[in-house]
This record gives sequence, structure tokens and C-alpha cells, in this order.
Amino acid sequence: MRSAMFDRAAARRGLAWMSALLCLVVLMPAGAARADNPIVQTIYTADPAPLVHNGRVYLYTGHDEDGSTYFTMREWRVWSSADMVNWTDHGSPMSLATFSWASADAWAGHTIYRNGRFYWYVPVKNRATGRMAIGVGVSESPTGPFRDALGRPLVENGEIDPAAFIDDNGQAYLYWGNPNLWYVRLNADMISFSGGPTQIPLTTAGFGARSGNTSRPTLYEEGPWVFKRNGVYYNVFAAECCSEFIGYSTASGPTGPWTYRGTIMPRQGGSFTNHAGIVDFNGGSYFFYHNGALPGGGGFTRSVAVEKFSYNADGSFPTINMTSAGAPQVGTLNPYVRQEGETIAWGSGVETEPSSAGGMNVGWIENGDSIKVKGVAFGAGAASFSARVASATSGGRVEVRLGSATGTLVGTCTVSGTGGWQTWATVTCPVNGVSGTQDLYLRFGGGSGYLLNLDWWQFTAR
Ligand code: FUB
Repeated sequence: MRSAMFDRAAARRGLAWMSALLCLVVLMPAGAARADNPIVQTIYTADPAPLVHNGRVYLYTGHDEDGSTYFTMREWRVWSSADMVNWTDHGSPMSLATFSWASADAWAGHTIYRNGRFYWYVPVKNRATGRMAIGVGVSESPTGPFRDALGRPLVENGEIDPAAFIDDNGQAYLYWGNPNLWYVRLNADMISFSGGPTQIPLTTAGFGARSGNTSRPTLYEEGPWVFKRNGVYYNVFAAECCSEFIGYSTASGPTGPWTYRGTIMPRQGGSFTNHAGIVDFNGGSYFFYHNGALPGGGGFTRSVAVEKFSYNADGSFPTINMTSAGAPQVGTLNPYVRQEGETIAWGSGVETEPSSAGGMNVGWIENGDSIKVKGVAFGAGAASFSARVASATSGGRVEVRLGSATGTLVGTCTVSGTGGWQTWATVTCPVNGVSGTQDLYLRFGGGSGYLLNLDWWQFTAR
């Protein structure tokens, strides 16, 4: 297992840094701070579906396998953030194995909350029919684990990309489709529906005119995202493959008739698909999408990113372009409470895995790897740093740095071997000159090979 992961990590790092440099040169304005888009660096992610719940943004994504040359996707992943820049990895609480009837294609899903439960609608291939079908996972927690709510597809017509919406009157809808666009009225249990799947007419007035494709006369391609704002229903979708841009339509009701309103995000970013998810959080509006901006990235190795935006006064969308800077931080991060190692603004060289202590831990840490945690509020000053670590080798060191991975060194914790990669011990070291709000970098040092794993960290105040 370890050596397979070594190959994967080494290949990713070794082969891809040239394209990383190229990406950063193209996307970064001169003099900009370290990019924080894409928001996940440990794996390839796609098809973002954000959900705001109890003061956090939960982000549900697909997972493009390393080196994929098709939409090779076997599991879904969950991340969360309280500030839009530091994202906690919650691992994979739902996969193809969750659906005993599914054989492949863990593609673009959407999660919605109702009455104490989270419902995660996903397209997968039905082993029995060979067609794409929509399954639904359910959990009492936003981070799962999710179980198959039905033991069979909720609906199946060979089409993909479900998105749920609950109207103010409590009526829920499920939209999906490629090449067509469908909806059903979901019952209050969210796992059954009344009436049959209904096709939304794809008219050029509703979804724009596509040139040169008589079988698909409108711009609508896939990935609907339906929501209501100030009494207006919005349907944001991936348009006119390939490559796709993100367009949108509006209506005065949840089932239309729709009027095409134009482009939100133009074609850009090195992936021939794109997929939108939109939420309001803490007074701001956020647009999630995917591109091919990570090292080794492309159409089948995509990465999720986010931009903050403001609606125009008339409720229309502004043009939103992809950036490497991403969204600004909402508030700050408290270093005086336990923070998960896998809460990361930018990880260099590291990966994550399930921890024996619960949640995830950071692993595959080698000399020179680092983790950035953005906007850490040290206040009057920190006295010491503690980290929960494990090492099956002879360990290494955790350097506490400020401002950059090679920035001011304010403390160093030495880690010895603990006897196993999941045998956890706490190390503590003094820190000096740490106050105010800072970007914190944990930089790892030591010999060759894997040094240590990190489960959590915490500072004490002076
Ligand atoms: O990720 C697989 C497929 O690619 C999704 O279902 C589509 O939306 C496109 O992003």
C-alpha cells in the first residue's frame, strides 16, 4: 500500500512541476501572494456541490483518479470550511461500494439537508442495465458516512448530474440531465417522488442557441444547479461542450418557463468540462467550479476552485473569471484550539488518509513538504506548539514558520519514531515571536523517505 502510494505521490510531484510552474505563471498576477485556488491540492477533485450548514460550508466533490484518461471516478469526497480558505478534509464517506447495484462512474452529485438528514443524489452506472441512474445516499451527519437510502436507483433514464432544490413552500424538486433536462417532484421523504420524470423543454429562448449541432439546438449541456433568490428561480448549467462554459437561465417558477440570461464563467482553465455550485455564506456569494490547474491537471484530472462574487443590482450574474487567488478569508483561524492537520489552505507534497484516531491525518510527508494555514490569529502571542504525530521510521522535525514555507522560523518540534504510522504521540516545543494574524506554515524536515504523519496541532498562548 505504502509503496503504491509512494509511486503515486512521486509521479505526481516528479512529472508535474513543469506544468505547475506554467499554470502559476499564466494564472498569477505579478507579485501576488501564494495561490489558494484550487482549494484541494492532495487529490484531484471535480463537480463541486457546496452546502452551508450550521456556520460551515460543506463541499461535496467527485474524485478524479490520478493519471485518469476518462472520467474514472470511484468515490465522492467531503471537505468543509468556516472561512473559505482553510479546508478540512473529511475523506470519502460515500463510494460506488455504497450502492451495491452500481458498477462505475461516481459522477457529479448534489447534497441537500432536510429534517435532520443529508441527502446526496449521485449519478452512477447501474450494473444490471448498463445505463446511468440516479442513486441517493443518506446520512444524519454532513460528513457521513452515507448509506444507500433505497437499495436501488431513485430514477433511471440514462442521464446524469442530479441537483435538488426545496422551494419555500416545502416542495422539493430533483433536476438532472445530459443531453436532456428533467425534473421530478420529490416527496417530503426526499427518496420518492410523485408523478413521473418530466422533460423541461430545451428551447433556444430558454437555454440559448447552439450553432452547428442540430441534435442539440440549445446551449444546455449538463450539470444543472437550481436555486431561488429574491423570488427569481435560477438554473445555472454547463453549456455547449466542448469546452464548456457556465451559463444560466431564470424563471418565475421552479419548472420554468426558462429564459436564457447568458454566460457566467467563460471557457477557461484547461478542463473541457466545468461544473458550477453556488452558495451564500456569511453575507457573501460564492461560485464553485472546476478546472485543470493542479500539476498534471486536465480534462480528466480536475480540481475544484472558488471565487467570491456579487450579483448585479438587477439580480443578474457578473462575469466570473477563474483566479489562482481564490476567495478572501472570512474571519481568522484560532490556533489555541485543536486544529486538524488536514485543515489546509495549501498543501505541498502531502496527502491524507483515514486516521486510527478518527477523521483524517496528513501523511506521505517528506523532507521539504509543507502545509499552509491561512490567517491564523495569534493575538498577543503564542508560547508553545504541540502536534499529534506518528512515525514508523525515525521521524523528523516540524518547523513552525510564518509568512511562507521558507519564512521566519519561530519554533521546531523534533519527532522520534513512534513505532507505527498510526501510533500517535504528542510533541511540544516553544515558539518565539509569534503574534498578530499570520499565515502559518508547518514545514517538515528530516532524512529521505517518509518522515511522519500529522493528526492535529494546537498552540498555547503566552
Ligand atoms: O465528472 C463526470 C462528469 O463530468 C460530470 O457528471 C459532468 O458534470 C462533467 O463534469
